Amino acid sequence: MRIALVTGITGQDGSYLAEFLLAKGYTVHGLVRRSSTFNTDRIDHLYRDPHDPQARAFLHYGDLTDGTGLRHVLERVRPDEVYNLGAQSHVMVSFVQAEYTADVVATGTLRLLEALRDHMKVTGRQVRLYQAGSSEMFGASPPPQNEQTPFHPRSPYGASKVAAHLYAVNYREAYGMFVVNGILFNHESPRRGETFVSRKITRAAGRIKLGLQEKLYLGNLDARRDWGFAGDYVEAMWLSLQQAEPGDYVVATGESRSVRDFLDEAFGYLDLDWREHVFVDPRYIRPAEVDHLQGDAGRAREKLGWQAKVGFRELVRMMVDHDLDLARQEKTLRDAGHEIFLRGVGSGHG
Ligand code: NAP
Ligand code: F7E
Repeated sequence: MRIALVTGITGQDGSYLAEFLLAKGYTVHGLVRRSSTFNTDRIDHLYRDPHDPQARAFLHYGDLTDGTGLRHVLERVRPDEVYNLGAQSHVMVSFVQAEYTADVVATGTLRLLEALRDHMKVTGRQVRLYQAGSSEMFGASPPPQNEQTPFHPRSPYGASKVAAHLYAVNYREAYGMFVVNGILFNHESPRRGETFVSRKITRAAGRIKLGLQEKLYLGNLDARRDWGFAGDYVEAMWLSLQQAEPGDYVVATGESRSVRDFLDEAFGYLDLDWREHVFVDPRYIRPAEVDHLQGDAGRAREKLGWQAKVGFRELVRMMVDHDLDLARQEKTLRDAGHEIFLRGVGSGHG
């Protein structure tokens, strides 16, 4: 039975990846940050009491800012594959918390590489590492972007992902480690954090439809993104670690849409006109923007046999359906006299 360790298991991708690996028969260990409230909502359905002999998912406290802790987890888990998905992943927040973002995203990856290098040296074991890189590394480079496109990041987050990518390449070349860099374009799902634009829109559309909200404040509506479904992208992560040789892979749908297109699709699906509800608030305009991302995933298609299954319209509708359900639940509770406080929605940097 193969053993995987996933940093960022409580995030959107971590939850889909854990499901995927468990279905493949893996034992899955995840790193979780200690928090004063529970932060495991996305994976609660996968978790069983560790005393249960059937349990195959285990959680360990850890943090990418704590190298010693990472080493202890590696010693305890002895994984075959490590997926580094942990990150301060919000681009706008990275302008506000630049040093912290670099510490987690760039230096955190370096800590993990160092810990893994030592672990392999001491134990003689071979461990494969997946590094979750981002299309934000391309930033201002014009589309379509592929593995040869120069990096020109436009945020502390993008710059930190470039550093992590280059550390990974260096450890591959210097120490012969099996490290794969994914270059993942935007991918979304009903589990997407509520301050990313896709989910912010689908949450608002559902609530507006049911009269729970009137307005939605957004930033730059002209930005174009290549939006895919997170469930498809975790398969590409796994496939790229099963190859004979490590390499770098762009993971994308190849289609690019604007934020306006997203609004058209989400609100249109509910017979709403977004122009009556959406207002631009400068607080959501970034100090530097990434205007146009459109990935060329030809290499992943050729080498991994991977391509996105879920298209733009299906993705948006899946998210709207989910969020309309959430809004219905909220309305039922409100109508019964309960006071509801929404987490995240309308927060300062969303
Ligand atoms: P996400 O939902 O924001 O999840 C991030 C995960 O990282 C969470 O589990 C979070 O824990 C954890 N984390 C944050 N700070 C950490 C720290 N200091 N130490 C350890 N873990 C930490 O992100 P995602 O969308 O699943 O993305 C997964 C990875 O892919 C990230 O590295 C992201 O940068 C990258 N990526 C994502 C996309 C995309 O479109 N989704 C595209 C390209 C690359 P908490 O739950 O406790 O916050
Ligand atoms: O913004 C514009 C915003 O925050 C998309 C992360 O997963 O994908 C994600 O980063 C676009 C940008 O995602 C609002 O200016 C307009 O142009 O949903 P987002 P992102 O910045 O592309 C990459 C690949 C990652 O690696 C990251 O981890 O939408 N936009 N109005 C807005 N964005 C937000 N968040 N909120 C707004 O109100």
